[in-house]
Amino acid sequence: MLEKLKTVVENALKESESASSVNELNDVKVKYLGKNGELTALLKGLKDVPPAEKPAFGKAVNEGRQQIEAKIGEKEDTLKRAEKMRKLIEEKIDVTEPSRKVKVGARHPLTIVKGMIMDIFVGLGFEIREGPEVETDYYNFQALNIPKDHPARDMQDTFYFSENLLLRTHTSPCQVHTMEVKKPPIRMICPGKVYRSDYDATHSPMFQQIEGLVVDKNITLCDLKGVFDEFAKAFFSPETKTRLRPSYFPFTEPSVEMDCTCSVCGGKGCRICKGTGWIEVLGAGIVNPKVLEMSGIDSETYSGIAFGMGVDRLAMIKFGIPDMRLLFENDLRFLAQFKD
Ligand code: 2U9
Repeated sequence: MLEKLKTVVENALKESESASSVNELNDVKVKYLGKNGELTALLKGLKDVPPAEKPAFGKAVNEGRQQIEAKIGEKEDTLKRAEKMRKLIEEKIDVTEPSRKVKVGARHPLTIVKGMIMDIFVGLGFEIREGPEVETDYYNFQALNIPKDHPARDMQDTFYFSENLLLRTHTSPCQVHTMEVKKPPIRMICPGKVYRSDYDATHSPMFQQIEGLVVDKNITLCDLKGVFDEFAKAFFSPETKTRLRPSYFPFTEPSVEMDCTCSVCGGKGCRICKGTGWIEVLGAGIVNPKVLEMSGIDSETYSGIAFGMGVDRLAMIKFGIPDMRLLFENDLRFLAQFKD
């Protein structure tokens, strides 16, 4: 039995020594020291050993076990250390290697221009108000003096959900909501998406507008001209000049178109301004008294000015973008040019 024990211990030590991984070492551990292991089997055979030899044999088995455990522990340490070294060498990072370029995004030109316009009006004391994109026929048309069958409804091809519910064709309903809940003085702009069934190089079915409204005592066309002048100088350049031309909108009376000198040629005439030296920037006018009255504002005491501009159109003028569809295609070669 002692001979057998000696062989088992020797084999266990040899196999532990030659194990090349922690897994292999575990197998050795199970093979000799496990529940059904070879050394455990010897211990179980203790009952067949003559009583006189039992103590010595038991002691020898225990010593053998300790020897194997010590060897396995030692080998485990060595293997783990070697594994750690291998990982350190294989996974080492060259901190001097140039890194991959991080792609930095850019703001969309419409976001840039919208921010510029809002900043200018906030600087002039206007507050920013927003409203819903789904509106009723009343707020989008009737409250703005565009009754059913009014020819102006044809000017704005509307997306209807039902006879009464539609996608707003302008942000004007937001001004109506404001007048219903707020007493003058009102000084507000409303930026937002509007929808019209239109699609070509200068029209998109969804576009962004910024409309403005001032209601107070003694508001006149002079205030409108003054606000527009300040805006044009801040948005384009301090040399910019402005002019008003007569126009027509059902919600303003009188109505005007406002032009400013072309920011590309400074008024001399070029491709952008089609040789005229002037660029049409926005529509505006004195708020039709009927519109004030419908929203509960006394038109004898108060008067108002209103204006509306397309953010997309202003972005096209500001950056010389020839086709509105470029603004919606999200081609990175186009968008990357507006990094600021
Ligand atoms: C209320 C009263 C009056 C808003 C106005 C315009 C003139 C105008 C167009 C510019 C280009 C729309 O984006 S566009 O197609 N807008 O010309 N908008 S006056 O007048 C209002 C609005 C609300 C209560």
